[in-house]
Amino acid sequence: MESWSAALPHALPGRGRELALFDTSSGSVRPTAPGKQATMYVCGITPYDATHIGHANTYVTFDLINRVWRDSGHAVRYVQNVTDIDDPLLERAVATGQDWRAIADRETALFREDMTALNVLPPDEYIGAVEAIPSVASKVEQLQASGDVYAVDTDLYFRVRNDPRFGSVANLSESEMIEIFAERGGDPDRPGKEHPLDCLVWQSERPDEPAWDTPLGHGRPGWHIECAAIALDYLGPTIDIQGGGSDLAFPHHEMGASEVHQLTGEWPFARHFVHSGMVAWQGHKMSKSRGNLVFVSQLRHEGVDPMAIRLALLSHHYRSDWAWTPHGLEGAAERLARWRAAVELPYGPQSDAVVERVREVLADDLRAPSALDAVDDWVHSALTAGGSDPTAPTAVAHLVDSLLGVRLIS
Ligand code: 5CA
Ligand code: ZN
Repeated sequence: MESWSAALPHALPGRGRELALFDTSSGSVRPTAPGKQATMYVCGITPYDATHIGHANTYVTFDLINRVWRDSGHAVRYVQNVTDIDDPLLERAVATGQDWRAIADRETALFREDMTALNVLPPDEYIGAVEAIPSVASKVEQLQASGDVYAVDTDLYFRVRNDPRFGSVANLSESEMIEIFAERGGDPDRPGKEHPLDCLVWQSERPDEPAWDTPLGHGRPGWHIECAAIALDYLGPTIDIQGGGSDLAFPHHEMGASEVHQLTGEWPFARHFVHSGMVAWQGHKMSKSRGNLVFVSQLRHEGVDPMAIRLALLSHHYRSDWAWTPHGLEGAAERLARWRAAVELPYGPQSDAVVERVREVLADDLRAPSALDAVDDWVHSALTAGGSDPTAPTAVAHLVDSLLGVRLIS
């Protein structure tokens, strides 16, 4: 599937620090990316509605990681999926009388536009679930051959109990897992399952639903195996980061890691499982199913500068849950105007210290709010005391563009 494009970040003088990040599985902040090439798989959207601020927050988080890695000298290989076939898409198609493919194409195109506007670097591979169906089917066949898959009626399920590591991504108790599984697309109570947490890997054709012809029969993939298969195909059995919002830690990343483990024998699938916090609006987590959404495209059409949206997101640490407010966006727009005024000055205070500080705090589990404070300090001095360095304003603009992804000058 077509990705989107963005200008590569300016190379900054010197080299950034190695990034340490919180890993959900170990519950600790640890260094990332031991090799020259860093690999990252970020779960993409289910395109049945437009990109909302919660999505934007998640993709901007992983964009920061991409930028910090590049600044510290790593080549980055970044893969993202699009869940372009799944129940919510079919439900939306029935509810609105549209073709599910038309919805997926339209919302994916809008997502690309929103990501471009937010200056999010594109993945190297952007892969749809539909295009991954042959690969998913062959991996399910492999799991069948190893005894990791069984049939319930005409559907196929993964035996989580076969994997001794199952449970070690999200570290939840069995009762917590069962409760959350039911809330997030799982079916713990389906009769005929061997264990409530066994997850669907292949769903046979249902009346009036799309299905694909594969050696497993006519049907479509389960959700978790989709990402496991795409990540394996494009990145291999061990990657540096698998990422998404915190609602993906369980069951999605737990199940995917187990499936990869059973397929390859390798553990852990990701050296870091990285999860960003949830953004709320009107008192609840922003979600397509609840409908309490603020869309990126809507704000853009109202004339909001996407760089102000980006700054509003970056003013919260990526792991915290927070609530979107119009006031927060206004504050970000004011900050953006101040920063732009400062980098347009002919002279400014020396910039080495702010470059160093931004690198330091971002490398420490992406402390973006502290990075904004550091730039604020430089901007304040530039606008009040002034400075005598003619190269500093451009250097700070490049710093902010490269590492924070906020374009100050064109
Ligand atoms: N297609 C699957 C992943 S394979 C999926 O979860 N799609 S999604 O469209 O529902 O979500 C896309 C990403 O946005 C996920 O990482 C999810 O965790 C994140 N996300 C969804 N809602 C919010 C929210 N309110 N705040 C922050 N992130 C969110
Ligand atoms: Zn996924």
